[in-house]
Amino acid sequence: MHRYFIIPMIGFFVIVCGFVIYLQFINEDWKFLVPKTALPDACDDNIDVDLIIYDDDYIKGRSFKDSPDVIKGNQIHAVFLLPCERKDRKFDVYLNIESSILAINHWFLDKSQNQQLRFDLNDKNQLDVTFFRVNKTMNWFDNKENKSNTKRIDISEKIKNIIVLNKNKFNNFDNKKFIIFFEGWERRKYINFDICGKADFDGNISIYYTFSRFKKYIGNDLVLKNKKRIFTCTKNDHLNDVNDLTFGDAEATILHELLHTLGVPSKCGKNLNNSRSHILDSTKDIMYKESGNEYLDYNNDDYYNHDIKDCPDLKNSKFLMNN
Ligand SMILES: [Ca+2]
Ligand SMILES: [Ca+2]
Ligand SMILES: [Zn+2]
Repeated sequence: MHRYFIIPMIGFFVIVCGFVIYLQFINEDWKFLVPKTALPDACDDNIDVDLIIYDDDYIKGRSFKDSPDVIKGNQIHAVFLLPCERKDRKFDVYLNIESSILAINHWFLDKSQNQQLRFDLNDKNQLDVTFFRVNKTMNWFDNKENKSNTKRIDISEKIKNIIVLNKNKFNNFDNKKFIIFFEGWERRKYINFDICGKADFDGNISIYYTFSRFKKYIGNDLVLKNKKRIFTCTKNDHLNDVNDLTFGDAEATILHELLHTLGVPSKCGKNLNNSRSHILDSTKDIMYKESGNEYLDYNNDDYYNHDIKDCPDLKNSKFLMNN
């Protein structure tokens, strides 16, 4: 082909690719081309943060506050949190959250041989999950209207504030750690992957994002209850259905974040990365920066059942129980 043909053609494709990349990753608001659906009346991004309940949210088996605690002392409490306009996928009443937590404890017992995490249970011996819907839109969480140069605060910070603001909905708030299943997403920081979980070292709130901004449909090869299309943050996985004890990407992410709140990895571990927040000795370790799913402290020299002198060990955590 003649170069006077090839050069303009290459130029044309570069422009088209540039435009597509711009729409996908830089200007995320291009969806204005699609007609907007009206927001529910209870959504108001300009007033104080408040919890709301729609008539449709009242369903059997759902709990809007922490049920009386059956086990005493330190425990981990689960919350299902929805922005005001998000569809209720009922992960609490369909027991998806409980099933994933059961899979996590099954894995933990298998790896530790004698321990499990202490989760808050209700009087039916089921996982106690609290349902919260907040009067804010996903746009508010994302702070998209903020056109000034002030730094947009992380969505995870807003979630944490909502939990703290509503601490009166919980029993023994100060003795609990929380895992929040948020029907939304974290702001994207990397071009090639979503942040599916967030937690602070030794903090009290961990978050698992159940949705993705770039809707990843993973339903094709899964047998889905009620034939619903499933969108999720994790690549090939979503929360488990009842009786499924698979420890997939979703469960690995949830456990990874929970362990951060339990002070993992120990700062005195032997194989830490520069920021001392993750381990480096095996990509299959749950505390590798992208959670692995095979080891709970590979070689036992960083955070679990190690013999490093005067160094905290997860096995002594009050949020674990011996079996
Ligand atoms: Ca409870
Ligand atoms: Ca290790
Ligand atoms: Zn991490």
